[in-house]
Amino acid sequence: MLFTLACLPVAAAALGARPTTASATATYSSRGVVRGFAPERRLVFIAHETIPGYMDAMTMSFEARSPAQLAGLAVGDRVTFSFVATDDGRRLLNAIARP
Ligand SMILES: [Cu+2]
Repeated sequence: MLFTLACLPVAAAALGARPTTASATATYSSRGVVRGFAPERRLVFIAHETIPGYMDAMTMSFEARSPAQLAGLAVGDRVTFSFVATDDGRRLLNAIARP
């Protein structure tokens, strides 16, 4: 499998810097290149740039809110995107577009 399954935060210090809200989710924005899709387009794999306070550059999956959110995207597309990282390890796309 080409894609890395584990995405660890850059450093414990970054975790400590997160606001300690009840939900403890955080929103990030980044840029990258589309590398693939999971069946039925529930996931998109993106080779993303370094995301400050979250992780180094790598290829990983992001979860679409619906398949329509990924409509019109193809492997190789450069994209900008934002997402919510949840406590239980999900990365939910808020927005994704070709700039
Ligand atoms: Cu990653």
